Amino acid sequence: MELVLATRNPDKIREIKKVLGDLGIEILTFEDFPQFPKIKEDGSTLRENALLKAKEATKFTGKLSLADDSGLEVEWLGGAPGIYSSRFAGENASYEDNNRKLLSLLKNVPEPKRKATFRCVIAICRPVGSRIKDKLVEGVCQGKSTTHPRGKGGFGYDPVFQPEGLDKTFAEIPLEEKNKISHRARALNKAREILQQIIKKKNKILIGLTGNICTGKSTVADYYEKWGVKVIKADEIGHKVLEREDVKAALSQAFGKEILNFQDRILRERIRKVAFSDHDKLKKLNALLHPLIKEEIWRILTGGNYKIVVIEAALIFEAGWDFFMDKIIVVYCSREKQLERIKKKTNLSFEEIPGILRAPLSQEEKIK
Ligand code: ITT
Repeated sequence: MELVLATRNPDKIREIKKVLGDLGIEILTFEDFPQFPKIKEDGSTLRENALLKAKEATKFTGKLSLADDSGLEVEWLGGAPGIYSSRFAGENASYEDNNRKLLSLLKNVPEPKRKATFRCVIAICRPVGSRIKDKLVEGVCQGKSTTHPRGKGGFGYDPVFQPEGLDKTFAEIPLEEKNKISHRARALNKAREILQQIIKKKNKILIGLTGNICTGKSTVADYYEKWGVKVIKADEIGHKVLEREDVKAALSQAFGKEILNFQDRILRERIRKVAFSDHDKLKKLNALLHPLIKEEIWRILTGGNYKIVVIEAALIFEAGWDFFMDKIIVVYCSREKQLERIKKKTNLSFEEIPGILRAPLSQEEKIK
């Protein structure tokens, strides 16, 4: 597998290669593509700029791409230089020019007010047919600006940035040390997980089958199963996850012992009631269960020799899984039909139904 780094900054390339080098993917840069266009970074946030760069790279090369947009945000300067970090002192400013400008703006500012944050946003884009799917991750490193540049290592603002908990600047520590705590390393570690999943997915075609509660997903899933296609049902996996002792312990701690019955088994019905009546609790429940369900789905997915796999899950978009899908099918039906089915299938009262219908993404948004 190949990954194109959509950056022209050799210092970034060095850091990225060091963190992702052992993934077993071939890392390409603009040097492998002589005609690689110069990308205009005219977004208004790091996220927009990172996405812009990765998208352009994928469009140009037709390959999986990764772009990093990063910057230093100084509290005293209202978050500047931020997205203007590389051109803080002017269009073709050198690292030294930028550092000089920063230190002069912070002249006589006392230490407690020199708080600074390094932020790195990484965008990964993958081509799927004629479309480009994207995913964004972020990493931050808190610290402060020094009064003088210190150290010869690193690049950019490294000589004037001292991370929290260290008495040295980024330029005074080896790259291996910087790569344990830096904004880029933190974002790259999240990116690494995503890349690992793409590697595991290989040439399998993943079809996401989604839709809100009681719209008819399972009926569609059953068709695929009948046709001999491997179907993974997130709901079934969720039920199995709920049987795990560690999960039960975590849930009773988060939601109270009353969700376990006298046999100490989770009562799904009760969990559903608790979760759908309270948005914060639902969020907490999802944060606990989603990673475990995802892990199990990937285990099954990569375990067999399947060419096509259908993943039936209500929250494909909400959980950000759409990035990995090659096709997504949204099952929907009329609101009346949905209500009728919810009433029949669950024991919820009419007062509880609005909660369950308040899905994070509406049916219309999913279809769109
Ligand atoms: P590309 O757009 O080609 O990736 P760039 O250098 O223009 O390269 P950015 O727009 O993301 O990249 O600007 C980031 C600037 O922020 C960079 O030039 C440095 O001055 C600074 N910076 C980012 N990460 C840094 C780090 O780890 N250490 C020091 N300075 C950093």
